[in-house]
Amino acid sequence: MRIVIADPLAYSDIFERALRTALPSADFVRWPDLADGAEYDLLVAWHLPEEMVELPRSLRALFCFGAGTDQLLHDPRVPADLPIVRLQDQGQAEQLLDYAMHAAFARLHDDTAVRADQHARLWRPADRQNRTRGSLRAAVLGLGLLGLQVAQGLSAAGFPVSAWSRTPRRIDGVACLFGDDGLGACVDDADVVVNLLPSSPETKGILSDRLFSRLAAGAYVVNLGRGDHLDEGALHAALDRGWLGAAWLDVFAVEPLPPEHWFWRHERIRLTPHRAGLPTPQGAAASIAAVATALEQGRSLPGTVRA
Ligand code: OXD
Repeated sequence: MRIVIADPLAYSDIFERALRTALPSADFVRWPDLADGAEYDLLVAWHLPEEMVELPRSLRALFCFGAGTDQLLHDPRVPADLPIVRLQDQGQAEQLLDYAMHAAFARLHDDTAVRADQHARLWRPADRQNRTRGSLRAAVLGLGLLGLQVAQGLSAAGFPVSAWSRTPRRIDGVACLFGDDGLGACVDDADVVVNLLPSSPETKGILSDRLFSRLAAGAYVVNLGRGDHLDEGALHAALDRGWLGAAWLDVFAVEPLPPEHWFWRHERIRLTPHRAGLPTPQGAAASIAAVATALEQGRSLPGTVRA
């Protein structure tokens, strides 16, 4: 099995060790050090490098080194018949849970308002009388591997959680809603909404004025999905009129986020440069190994997005 690694996040000794341990018999090569005429079975990349004019013809699958595959599905260099699989990394899911948990606690303790008051040297009593975890409603959009971890983790921490998915799901301790009709009920009166949906024509702009208006006053919106889920104009208006307490954004329609974008300067926005949940060496190595082994054995590939 010959595997091309084309993602700078995996160019480290620790990643390399994890990969060699998980797949001792495989050959790994870092892009662009491909040998002339050599055949490669699996390409690991999140975005294809710009200089990669075409993919090695021998490839049997493309492994997305991230949870969201839209950037590969829409890349004209990826042949339409090349199977695409996605990373399934529990360690990445745990980081996203931590991020969502951080936002939930920040909302519980009115973090944005506290920081603004401190800046203004204002001694102001708390807005929220009840600050138990059970008083803060969280809504999670998307119940893939990552959304599931976030919904279950928030629920285990004591927050009442509702979650929304395309198709019906049952999760202990989580109020699961689905389909077009379920979305409003999922977010009604939520204090924190965490988006982990995949990007698709159906989910584009889902973080909209309509959705914001159903949240509780002062709610925090946490976008961990894709930039195109967010209606930026609607967010600006909802923040400025004080309806939303804050937005925690990790993903953007254009990345890197241009320096002139208003997000950088808005006091109610907390922004991270798409690093809320990174692939972990052990989790990613195990996920790549599972795909490589399935390829070798002619089985269906775990994490298949396009067969
Ligand atoms: C993603 C990721 O796909 O960070 O956005 O994994």
